[in-house]
Amino acid sequence: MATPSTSSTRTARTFCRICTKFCGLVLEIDGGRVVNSMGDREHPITRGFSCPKGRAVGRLHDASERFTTAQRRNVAGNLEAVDPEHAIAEIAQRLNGIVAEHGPDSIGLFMGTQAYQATPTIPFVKAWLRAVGTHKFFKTATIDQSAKTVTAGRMGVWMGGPQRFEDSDVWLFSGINPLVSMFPLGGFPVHGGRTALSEARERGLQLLVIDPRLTETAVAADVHLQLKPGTDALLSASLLHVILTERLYDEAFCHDHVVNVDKLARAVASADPESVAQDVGVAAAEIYDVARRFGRAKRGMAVTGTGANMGPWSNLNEHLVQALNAVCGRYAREGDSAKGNAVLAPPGRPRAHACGPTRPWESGYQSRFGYGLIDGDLPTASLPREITESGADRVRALIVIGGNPASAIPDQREAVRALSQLELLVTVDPFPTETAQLAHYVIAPAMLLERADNTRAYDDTYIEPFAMYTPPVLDPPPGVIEDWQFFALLARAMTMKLTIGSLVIEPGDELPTTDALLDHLSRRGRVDPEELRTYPMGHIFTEIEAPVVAPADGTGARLDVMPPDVARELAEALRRERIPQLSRGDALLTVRRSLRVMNTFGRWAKEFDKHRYNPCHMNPEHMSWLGAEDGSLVAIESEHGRIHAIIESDPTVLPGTISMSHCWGSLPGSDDEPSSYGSNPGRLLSLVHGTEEINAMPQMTAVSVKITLLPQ
Ligand SMILES: Nc1nc2c(c(=O)[nH]1)N[C@H]1C(S)=C(S)[C@@H](COP(=O)(O)OP(=O)(O)OC[C@H]3O[C@@H](n4cnc5c(=O)[nH]c(N)nc54)[C@H](O)[C@@H]3O)O[C@H]1N2
Ligand SMILES: Nc1nc2c(c(=O)[nH]1)N[C@H]1C(S)=C(S)[C@@H](COP(=O)(O)OP(=O)(O)OC[C@H]3O[C@@H](n4cnc5c(=O)[nH]c(N)nc54)[C@H](O)[C@@H]3O)O[C@H]1N2
Ligand code: SF4
Ligand SMILES: [Mo]
Repeated sequence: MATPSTSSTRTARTFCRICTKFCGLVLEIDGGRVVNSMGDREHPITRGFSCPKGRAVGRLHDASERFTTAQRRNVAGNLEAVDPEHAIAEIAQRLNGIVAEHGPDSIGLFMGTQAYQATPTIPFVKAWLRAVGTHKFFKTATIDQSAKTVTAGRMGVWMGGPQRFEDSDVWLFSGINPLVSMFPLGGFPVHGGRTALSEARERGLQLLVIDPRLTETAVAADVHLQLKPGTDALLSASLLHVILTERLYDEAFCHDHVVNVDKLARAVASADPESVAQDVGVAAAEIYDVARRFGRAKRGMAVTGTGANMGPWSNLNEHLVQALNAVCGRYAREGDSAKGNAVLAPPGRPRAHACGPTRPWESGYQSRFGYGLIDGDLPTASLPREITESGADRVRALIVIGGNPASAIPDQREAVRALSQLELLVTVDPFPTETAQLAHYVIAPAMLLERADNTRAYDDTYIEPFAMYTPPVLDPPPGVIEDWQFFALLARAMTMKLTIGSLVIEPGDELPTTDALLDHLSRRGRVDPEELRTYPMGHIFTEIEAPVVAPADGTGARLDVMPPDVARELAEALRRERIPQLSRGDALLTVRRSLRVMNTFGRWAKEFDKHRYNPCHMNPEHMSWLGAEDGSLVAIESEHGRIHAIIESDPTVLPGTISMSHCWGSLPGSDDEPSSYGSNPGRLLSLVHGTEEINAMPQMTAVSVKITLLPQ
């Protein structure tokens, strides 16, 4: 064992599941409480790494605010403890009544980030939605990076998968900061962290970063384009302009697999670096430099995160960034090893051909607001209207799982107004979140250390064929249930059958154990679950090889880099429509992540008492124009709302912009004191003005704001 134990303490190994990095942890447990949590140095993948959230995981479990049993709102308006099965029986009765009177589409479900952090949750959520027969499914993706799904639908997808960071000679990160967010979707090997980045640079990888802030990632870059926020679409068009006019693209790949390259070239003809430089706020020479470095390299991709997917023209910008990859042919080709080692998930079958555009939102179900299904879900920005506007299928009841929509949905006032009108609001959450404060019922879930799990959910983010199983390492409080059990028990109480692959759970059936479910969900993987359970720190299954990209199947499908709707958006963006101008306000508000919290999760740990608010990061030069000092109180006002915040000096922030994290504050009206609750910049955003067409994605970064110093 890595740590000495006194007679009353025991040591347990597990992995953290607060974010997607899944760090190995060694815990010291005394009297059923975690008294120490640290990164497990013997963990073969994360090798001792942990962050402040993982080290505070014990505090999160025994925070005094935590719900340890279900709650029901009484006639006086207060939450009171209730047996979970009793609460579920009452909820089921209400839901069945609403379905009988108004049909299944009057029931909604909002799924937040923590639903992704336990392997069985999403399969049960989806099975329950199918059993109810509702289309009113909302995910955080449509207030996050669903531009990626929209782009896949409009351009098509390469079935061989992306190229791998580990064998590339260039990588372009736009609006993503994986050294803080640990966000793996950009292909960066997050488990390796800074070491992976410096090793890659030592072997010659050129790192290109597009970000208005000098981020932890940008510090390591060969070139950092510190653009004016919200001008990404212009910049991406300009990068394409250089690559297409200087013939730095892969003509042979385009001939075989891409259509409308000529239309794309004509569409970006006016986006030469000299013409966009001033709007984008970087020198033309820097744009040429980034385009040439990217285009001349042999392998490596352009990838985006929230910053590039939350500004104006987010769908267009994502399309243009993916067009860079498409015209340069930056995909795994026939004979290449594909990215991702499916160990517990079924192995992929990569093939060297494209699957053409599918545009799923154009066929099938359409909501009364004219939205189709993006990835089986409707845009979250339309959820408040689904509740407040009359209509036969108005959402009357909402189940929330692993999310906090009353804090996370842009235009928080409108979101809260809508959620308050529900006939029934149920949230499954360990904490008295803003959503819980509005809910009729709160179901208290078992938290991460109280659940068995394995690494299946993020199987394909490992470079090595790694998998780990953890048993529960703490006993759950008696009043909690696991998230999947909530849906299983709710289905039973509603007398519905749940179908998860070959597993069918009838209302009268005994529920499986979590271990049995984990085995079922990994049944098409390549390791024996029994064997996996024998490795306390997980195991690298070296005998499992990454799949090799097979030849094309001859269907001839192609990627479309310039469909008519993208061409129209591009023409509008090139006319400078919706491109933020600094002169319109005092500053542009930009998004960022904080290492201390995972969205709203983490605010409850005592470690954060010292710094329990959400600073407004500002460049010292900008502070001096404003006459502000560290700790100054300011009002931040947009066309849609006003918040108070505390200034923090930050030289990494571009002067003229401010950089703030999200999901702080409390309910509007109860939190005018930013030092005790923090400030929620979501109140400065609109759900209507400037949203994207297909996914109703709000503009969440590069928002024009006015900043006023308040009397101290
Ligand atoms: N202004 C602004 N708004 C934003 C963003 C932004 O950048 N700026 N970012 C957006 C993005 S990218 C996202 S993803 C959303 C986040 O939106 P949400 O997903 O709605 O927010 P979270 O705080 O991640 O919600 C997770 C909840 O799960 C709870 N939880 C913790 N453990 C468990 C568990 O084991 N079971 C269950 N059932 N619950 C648990 C936590 O207490 C917390 O309330 O916010 C969006 N909103
Ligand atoms: N510690 C921690 N980790 C998290 C989370 C958290 O809250 N805390 N949240 C999780 C969630 S839900 C998500 S979706 C991921 C997000 O993961 P990331 O997308 O990596 O999020 P950030 O670290 O905020 O990086 C976004 C970057 O975009 C930049 N940016 C802002 N505006 C613009 C712009 O207009 N253009 C460009 N090009 N860049 C811009 C910001 O300066 C910032 O560096 O992180 C996840 N991981
Ligand atoms: S929250 Fe921190 S410790 Fe936990 S998995 Fe993420 S990076 Fe690792
Ligand atoms: Mo997110």
